[in-house]
Amino acid sequence: MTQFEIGDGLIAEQNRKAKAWLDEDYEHLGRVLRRRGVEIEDLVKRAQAFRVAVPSWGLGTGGTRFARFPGVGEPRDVYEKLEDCATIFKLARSTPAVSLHIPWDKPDDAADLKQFAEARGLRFDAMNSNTFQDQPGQPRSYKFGSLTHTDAEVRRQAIAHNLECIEIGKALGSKSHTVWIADGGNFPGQMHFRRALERYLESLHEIYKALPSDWRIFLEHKLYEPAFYSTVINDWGTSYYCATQLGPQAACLVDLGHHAPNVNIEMIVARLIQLGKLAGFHFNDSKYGDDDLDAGSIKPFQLFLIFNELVDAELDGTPDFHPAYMLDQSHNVTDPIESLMMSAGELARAYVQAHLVDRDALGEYQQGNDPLMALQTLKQAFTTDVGPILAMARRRAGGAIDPVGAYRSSGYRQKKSVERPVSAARLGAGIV
Ligand code: AOS
Ligand code: ZN
Ligand code: ZN
Repeated sequence: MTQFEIGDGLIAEQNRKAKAWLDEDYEHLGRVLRRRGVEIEDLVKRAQAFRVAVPSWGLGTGGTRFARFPGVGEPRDVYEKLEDCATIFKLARSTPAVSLHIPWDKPDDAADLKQFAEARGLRFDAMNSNTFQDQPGQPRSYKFGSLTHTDAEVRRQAIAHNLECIEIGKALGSKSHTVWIADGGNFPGQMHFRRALERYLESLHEIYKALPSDWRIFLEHKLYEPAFYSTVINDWGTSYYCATQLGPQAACLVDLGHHAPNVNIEMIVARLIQLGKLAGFHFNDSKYGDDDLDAGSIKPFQLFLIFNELVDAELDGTPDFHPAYMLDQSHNVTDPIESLMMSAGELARAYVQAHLVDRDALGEYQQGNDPLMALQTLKQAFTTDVGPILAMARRRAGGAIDPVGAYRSSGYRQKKSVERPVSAARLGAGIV
């Protein structure tokens, strides 16, 4: 059966309707920016160059520990996930890469999957291992940890799984591997803090040795959850220490939901840049914990401030500065395709706004100790509606001026609900 795809004709038709207003808004914004000495075309180029990877696990409807309310037409396997990624890429244009998760996306035939992706203009970003749940038939349990488990056999199994992820990634053309472990304790005394960290490093050294020379390994820390008292890789300091112990191919991945409340994440980003160990991001937003809400939905100013640090480093010509941008979200009540398109747009918005910061003026206000005007300089960039720049970048790249509008009018999800009948086995709680 041929699978439904959104055609270029539909996008062109939708764009035709929105073009006149976009041109008007774009022209006006161009004039406003010129007054500030900024050329709008330069910002369109920046927006067109912006890239963020989509997480395969974000394409199905997510769930909480209480329930999952599946949407219609959800992808049932990795091929259908790639179809949805292709749809996002077609409309939003900034998302040509997909981050896979093993074993959820383990391909029977990696070459075939690679070809399927390439035919849709997609490639594979970082691989992700999973030692936070047991798989059917797995000899040892991860209930009390994986790479840091007290039992060497469990550690060996978890290491072997990570090596398998790298092997699959090699066949798919990936160039990086992300390790997030759920290891930790729920009770004081349960775990020997120092020994657990030693075991982590021992395990990671084994994985590091298997990395191809042009790969990077990303260490993802997390304050708490699923362990609620202590986590082995709990903060950026621990992550930084481990990355330096491992070597130049290891660096620290910042997931925006993995910090203590009110922590200054943009400052952590600046520190990691300065120390040469910023691997990249799992973008999302959070109100209370690792909520995995849509990027920019709760704290857009924080997102802007993070991009302000990134753009500052980019413009400074920081050596070897190429952070990997990935989304890591769970869409419980929205259509995942819509959320991912919107989130990719929110990241591009923050990125372009950060490019609007008058850095000479900011430097002078910092030097002259003028906090009010320093903030004002940032705020001027943050409050500029760069929407027309983002829409123009999408249109010129063949995407949709209004991705969600075009997506809805295509009837994609309804058509997928016919192509992908719901399976009763997928109603349980938890993430997909
Ligand atoms: C878990 O909290 C981490 O954010 C992981 O990066 C990610 O959500 C997971 O690997 C996907 O299952
Ligand atoms: Zn993450
Ligand atoms: Zn997380």
